[in-house]
Amino acid sequence: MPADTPRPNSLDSFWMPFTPNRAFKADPRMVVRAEGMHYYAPDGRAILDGTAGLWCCAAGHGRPRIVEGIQRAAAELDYATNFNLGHPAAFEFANRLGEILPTNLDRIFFTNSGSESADTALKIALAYQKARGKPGKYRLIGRERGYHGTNFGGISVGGIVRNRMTYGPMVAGVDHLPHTLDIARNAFSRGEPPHGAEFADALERLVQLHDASTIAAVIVEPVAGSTGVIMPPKGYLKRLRELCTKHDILLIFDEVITGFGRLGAPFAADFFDVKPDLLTMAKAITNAAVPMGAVAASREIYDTILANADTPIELFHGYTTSGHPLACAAGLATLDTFKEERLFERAAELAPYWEDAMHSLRDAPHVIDIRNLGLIGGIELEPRPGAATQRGLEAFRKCFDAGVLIRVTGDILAFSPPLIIEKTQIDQIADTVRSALKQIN
Ligand code: PXG
Repeated sequence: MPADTPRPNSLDSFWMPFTPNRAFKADPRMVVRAEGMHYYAPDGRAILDGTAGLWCCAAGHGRPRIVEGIQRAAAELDYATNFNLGHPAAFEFANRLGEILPTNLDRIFFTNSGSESADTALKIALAYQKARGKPGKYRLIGRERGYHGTNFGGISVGGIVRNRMTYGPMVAGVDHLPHTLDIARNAFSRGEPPHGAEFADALERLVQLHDASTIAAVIVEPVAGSTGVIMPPKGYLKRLRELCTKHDILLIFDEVITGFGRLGAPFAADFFDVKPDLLTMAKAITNAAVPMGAVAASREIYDTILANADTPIELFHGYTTSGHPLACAAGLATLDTFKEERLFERAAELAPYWEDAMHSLRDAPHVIDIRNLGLIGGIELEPRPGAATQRGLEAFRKCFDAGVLIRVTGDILAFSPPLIIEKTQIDQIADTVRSALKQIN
């Protein structure tokens, strides 16, 4: 075949992200269409979406308002830079986000992904400390098992070993809190686990080690998703907030997966009644119909950086497609959909049913822990001796073949369905997982 002949069916060229490329390409799983709660395979088979894509499609798939919003925007204004120019949708969307974000967290910086949001928030934290005359406060504190995307800032404060070990020394001046998973004390907790608020006290030790005058910010996921669904112990986030305030350290919540109703409140900050200084978003911000991320900063941070700038541009940071017209249109239509269908309230109403369904799997084979909060679930399997991650992978495949999409990370099954899910579909997920676990050894 001549080199320039198109090869539409070849899977060779696409280097797939976070995927075992060789295994996938030997045995591919494809979807070609999505609507409501379902993906559709090339043969027309419906697959129930137990993961909202990847914590993304909170309003379900193919929502007409969002589709129309994007179509209209594409025809009207395909692109305009927001560097020194503006277009109305970006201002409108920032205002609308400000209305649903916790009070005063209403200065919005647009990015294109969760990774960019994490790095943007870290940079804003450093810029703020410098602007208020404390440039010595430069350290960034993350957490073991934390996930803040894949850019250098995010992997530096992140705590997933495989995402870090290959990439050299990374950003300097970073330290980590311990993670909060404690299966020995908290296995099968319903909702927030009772034990472990004291994990937050590790910040006191880091302050003793480094001195608060060198620490700019702490960044955590209120609920850790990627690492395998770890819920914050009761009182942990409040304690972390108190310690940050006590030591004049900014608190950043990475709400890329918890934002937009996942816990049955607009944001995890609302759910836990803990207010961060900076809050990152992505994924469901546009129902993931167009890539977008954002950082919400407090007015204090925004005002301080603007007031103390010694150049006309106050923050030397931004992306060519920050606040892209199509993303803003998708975001506006997504917020309308959330509101019209009361999806955040719906998630709160469904959460007890979801909790019962998840915990009904307690006696299924291999299960060593079940964790839930809002419309999030995590089922941890005992690793097969000598073959960690195999059980997880096999469970994923069995569920997919039986028509349910779940997420697997190692031997942990993760669930985050669209907020439009019906009770019968929750039952279908639980039944399918039970049957899959019975089939694997
Ligand atoms: N922060 C958090 C808390 C995330 O969960 C990101 C940042 C990065 O977002 P982008 O848009 O750059 O990918 C994420 C991403 C999983 C899974 O299996 C979760 C994510 C990504 C991949 C897999 O739970 N979240």
